[in-house]
Amino acid sequence: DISGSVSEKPTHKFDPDFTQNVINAIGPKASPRLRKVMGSLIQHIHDFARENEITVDEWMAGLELLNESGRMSNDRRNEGQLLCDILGLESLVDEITYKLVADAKDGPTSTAILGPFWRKDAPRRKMGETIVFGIESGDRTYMHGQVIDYRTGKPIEGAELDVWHTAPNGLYEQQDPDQPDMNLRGRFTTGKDGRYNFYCLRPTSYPIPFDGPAGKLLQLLDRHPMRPAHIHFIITAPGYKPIVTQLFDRRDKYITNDAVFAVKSSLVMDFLPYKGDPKADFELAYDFKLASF
Ligand code: MBD
Ligand code: FE
Repeated sequence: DISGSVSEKPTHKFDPDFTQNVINAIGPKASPRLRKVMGSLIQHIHDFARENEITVDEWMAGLELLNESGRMSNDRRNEGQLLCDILGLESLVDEITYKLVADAKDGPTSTAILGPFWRKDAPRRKMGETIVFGIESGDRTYMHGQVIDYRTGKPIEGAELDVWHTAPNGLYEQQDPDQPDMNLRGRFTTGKDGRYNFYCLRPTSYPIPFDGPAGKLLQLLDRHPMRPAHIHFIITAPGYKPIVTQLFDRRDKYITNDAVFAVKSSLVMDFLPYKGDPKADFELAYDFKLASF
């Protein structure tokens, strides 16, 4: 419970040397980067506690939230990441990382956060195959395009596209015992023409898992847990900087109101009606642009 009233004016004088003493305790063998990052963290976290007059009870309530998120986490659930996501921290570090990677404004495809549901070793599939198994509902979508070098526009051979998205019930395969293992996931490798194509679903908006500390915090903050419909990608290619990203559906109700603040305008897409293919009702065309090292 952190609903107590705020006192009017802090009258207490803190020891002015206290925080610096704690920072100075870092020993000579700590790496320079760790010294800098932890020194800064200690400074900010002390300032935060002083500014907000954090009490022992409030600090304990925060710790309990973190401990509970640790207890809930396993290789199918990353509650700490979810907590960071709803506070915008994963999107912020993604932006910071991307700033260091991207070297032009109209350059490579923008990044978006990885999120907690990527799995390594998704099945390798052949071009033109589907990633949808054992699901009757949902709008079938034909997704296709090219992986190209953003500077030259040339197709990239041997690029790997790793894709994953939720089922119409709003669950990723590892959250849902009714879906086959690795459903709605796949890895595709481009040939000489850099082209890719596969069948997936037009995704739906869905709530991030809210049965744990992240959900509790959302509730306390009077916020919703919804993410706009999205498809995740990791694009890698020899000689190129990897891109972790998501594509979003422009018509989604939550497109301007993502619970984890990941939407970028260049990643908002139009799913178009697709005629003449019995396997799909919608089409999504997108070219991924990579930057060479
Ligand atoms: C998701 O599906 C997701 O993509 C992110 C970033 C966070 C929580 C759930
Ligand atoms: Fe997701």
